[in-house]
Amino acid sequence: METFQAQYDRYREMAEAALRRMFAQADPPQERPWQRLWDAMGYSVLAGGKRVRPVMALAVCEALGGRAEDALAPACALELVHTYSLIHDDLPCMDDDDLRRGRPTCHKVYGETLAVLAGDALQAEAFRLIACAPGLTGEQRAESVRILAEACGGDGMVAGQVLDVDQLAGNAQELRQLCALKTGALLRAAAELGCAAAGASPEQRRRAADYAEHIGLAFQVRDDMLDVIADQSEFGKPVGSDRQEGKRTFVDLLDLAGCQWMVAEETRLAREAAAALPEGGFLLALADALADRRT
Ligand code: GRG
Repeated sequence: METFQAQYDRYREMAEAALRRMFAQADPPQERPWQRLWDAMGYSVLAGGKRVRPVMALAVCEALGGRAEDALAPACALELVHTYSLIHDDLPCMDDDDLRRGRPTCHKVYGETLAVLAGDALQAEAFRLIACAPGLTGEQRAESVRILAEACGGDGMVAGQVLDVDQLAGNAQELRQLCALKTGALLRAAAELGCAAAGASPEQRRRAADYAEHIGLAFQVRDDMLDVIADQSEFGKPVGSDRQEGKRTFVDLLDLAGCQWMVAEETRLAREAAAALPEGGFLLALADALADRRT
């Protein structure tokens, strides 16, 4: 039987390989006077990262009896959108960070203008991937485009970023909403895209979305904790930056012990939702692994 780690690595490698293919030079090399743009995009996309969103999309698809290959294009699309959000979030006009995934941020290497444009292009390329996804019907592609657009658009991830940069979340309820949008929306989209590729029933979709929403909360609370307790060389981005930027986080509201409790509770609720899925074993283990993550 495949262990949790082997299954995680299988999904991650599927996504990595597809992403590498996307940025590999054509043979003979394509004449692109704008090649530096693609270099900037590839620099950030191929910089590592846990690939949690693609892994979740592929895992949900398989858990519901679908073929992981059919969810591969949407899974990679999630990683492109996620990477665009990291590039833009690191810009001087936002968090102004120098380090991401253990290396200098995109704008530090390619300059601010190209970093903005690399993010813009990655978002568009994500939708291209879904629109051309092999293995999906026209109807599934259209549904998947809607899922991703809702998750990353003006009432999704970007809305969460506005709440964050404008410091509009003061109490626990407002912070939960911020987190549901900024972090949770894309994780929920991962589950929904997996469901769409598998042709899941409405009940399965509800459970999978529930699972991902609880994972999203636990993931962000853990991230806030890591900003206080992580080892920077392992974490791959600056530790203590939330406090330095004057951000209100779950650690301010609940302290570390309260955060630990909240991560455990949201993980329990996520597990409860996944337990009702046909082959949810990997998703249960994924919830546990993310609750204890160190990066
Ligand atoms: C639209 C500009 C813009 C931003 C959207 C996603 C986001 C908001 C900002 C990125 C910064 C951040 C801390 C977001 C919260 C979600 C989160 C914990 C992201 C980090 O994701 P991981 O841990 O990163 O999956 P890796 O590097 O492993 O992919």
